[in-house]
Amino acid sequence: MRKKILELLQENKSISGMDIAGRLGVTRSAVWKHIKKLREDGYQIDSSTRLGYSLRDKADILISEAVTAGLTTSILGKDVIYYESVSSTQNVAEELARKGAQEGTVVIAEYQSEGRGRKGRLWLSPFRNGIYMSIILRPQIKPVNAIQIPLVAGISVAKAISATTGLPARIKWPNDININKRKVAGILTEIRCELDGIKYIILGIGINVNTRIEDLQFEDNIATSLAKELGFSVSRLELTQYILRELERIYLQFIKTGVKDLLDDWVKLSDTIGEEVVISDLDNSFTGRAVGLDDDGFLLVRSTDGEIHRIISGDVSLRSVK
Ligand code: BT5
Repeated sequence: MRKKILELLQENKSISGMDIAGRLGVTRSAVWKHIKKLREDGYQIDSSTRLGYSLRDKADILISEAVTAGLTTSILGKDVIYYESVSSTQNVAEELARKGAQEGTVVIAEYQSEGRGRKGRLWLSPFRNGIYMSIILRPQIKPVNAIQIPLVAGISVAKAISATTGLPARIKWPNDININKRKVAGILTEIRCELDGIKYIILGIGINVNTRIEDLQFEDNIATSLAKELGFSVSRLELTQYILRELERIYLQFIKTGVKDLLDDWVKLSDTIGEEVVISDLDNSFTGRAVGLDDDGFLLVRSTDGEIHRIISGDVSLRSVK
């Protein structure tokens, strides 16, 4: 019901309580209760006796109808499924993918109670200020090439952020998007393979858009948000649509010609190449300089003894030497 009320508020400049009640077949007092709850959740809804209710900041609602309106993609976002609150959009998308949801289906939520990063790490997802979405992909590529999807996603998200905000978004290998060395977005690629190939990939994207830094408290906090960097808030809707368009363009290019054509773009946007880094896995750690990507998209790191190591994202963590 609240979603339907939100949709009516989104579609109309203003709408009376009676009108909403009539259209949804509920009482005016039920409408009033839902409006009260929406306000408690942070939606700014004005009311006037003459005009009725109107939603301020319409551009910042991510309901399916808003995201799909005017979206010029041919695959990504044909189906957008919106939730106010989920455990993780990855879980919801995974469930849908298992049941056969089509490629390009997007699950988007205002809040995640168990948003996740890699290796069981947590992704903080404060209510209604960020973008938390998971996209179902079904690429016809060799399973080994699926590890290149984070590069595709990183380029798309970095370019979309820069284009919509003018901020210098950079990619920290493999899956962070930084602004001025602070993490503003993270990308999570979960792959389901079977013997005959890739079944689906769930590509998760989390972005701190209008998030307050106080809401991003975790150890070694190096997070930022777009609003924090800009000093004013940003339309999540515009950014979401931009990402879907950019991701589709780059993803289709990747499917057609492979990762090779994307490597230059990635290097140009990289926050990692040229940096001194520490590479570590469970047993080992060494210091070196990130010198480039190889043809398959592996990171090349030259250790102090001059040896070049090919680094694959799943196995290691990387931190810059201060
Ligand atoms: C990531 O993992 O950066 C991938 C994050 C992917 C989140 C999206 S949201 C939609 C979809 N649904 C999900 O459940 N997940 C995806 P990783 O590289 O492992 O980074 C995790 C680390 O980033 C944490 O251990 C924290 O240090 C830090 N962190 C947590 N929340 C953050 C936030 N909101 N902003 C910046 N850094 C954060």
